[in-house]
Amino acid sequence: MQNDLFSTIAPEIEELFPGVFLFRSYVNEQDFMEAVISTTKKIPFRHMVTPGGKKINVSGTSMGDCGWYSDRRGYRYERIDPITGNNWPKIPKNISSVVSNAAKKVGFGGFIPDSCFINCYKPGVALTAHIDQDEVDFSQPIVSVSLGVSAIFQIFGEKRNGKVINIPLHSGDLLIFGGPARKFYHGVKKLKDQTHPLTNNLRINLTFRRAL
Ligand code: MD3
Ligand code: FE
Repeated sequence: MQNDLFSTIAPEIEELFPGVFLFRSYVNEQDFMEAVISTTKKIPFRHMVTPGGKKINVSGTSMGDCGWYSDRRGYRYERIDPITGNNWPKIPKNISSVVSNAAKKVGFGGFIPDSCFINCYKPGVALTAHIDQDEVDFSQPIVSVSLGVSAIFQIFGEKRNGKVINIPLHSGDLLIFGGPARKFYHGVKKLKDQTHPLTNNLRINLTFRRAL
C-alpha cells in the first residue's frame, strides 16, 4: 500500500518506485492522435534495422528537432530523416506543453523535449529489454504516452535479468522515467490481438526526450 506525498497532493499521480511516475488517463487522446496522424502523413512508420542487421519489429517515426534512427551505422539521433531527406515534423505546442507540465509536477522543471519517437505495435509484436542510452543528458527524464490497444510494460531494473515488474498501460496514460530509473532496462510484452476505437488493432507509444 502506497501512501506517500503524491497520493496526498496529487491523487492522479502514482510513484511506482523512485523516479517512475504514472499518470493514469492523463492526456487528451484525440490531440495526441492528431499529431501522430499528421506526422505519419509526412514521414510514415518504417522498420529500421539494428547495427547488427536485425529488423526492429516495432515500426517508428519521429517529431521534433531530431529523430531516433538506427541502421548498420549505429543507433543515433538524426536532424534530417535519412529516408525522405526532410526535417521531422515539429512537436505541436499543445502536445509539448502537456508533457512539460507533467514533468514539472514530479520535479523535472526545465524539461523541454527536442525529440518525440513514435512507436507502432501490431498484434504479436514485442519490444525486447533495453536501456535508452543514445541521449546526451541522463539527468533529463523520458516521458511516455500510450494510445490505442493496451500493453504490458515491463521494468527490469539495472540488470536485464533482474526481477520484472509488469505495468499495464492503457490509452491516455502518461509515464515519466527520471533519476535512478532513467537507466533501467525496460520492454513491452507481445501485443495481444485486441481492438480500440482510436487505433483499431494497434498500440501507439510516444516517447518524449531531450536527446541533444
Ligand atoms: C524506462 N518504448 O521507445 S515507453 C522506447 O512503450 C521504449 O513503446 C516503450 O522503450 C513503448 O525506447 C516504453 C516507456 C519508457 C521510455 C523510456 C525509458 C520507459 C523507460 C527510459 C528509461 C527507463
Ligand atoms: Fe526504451
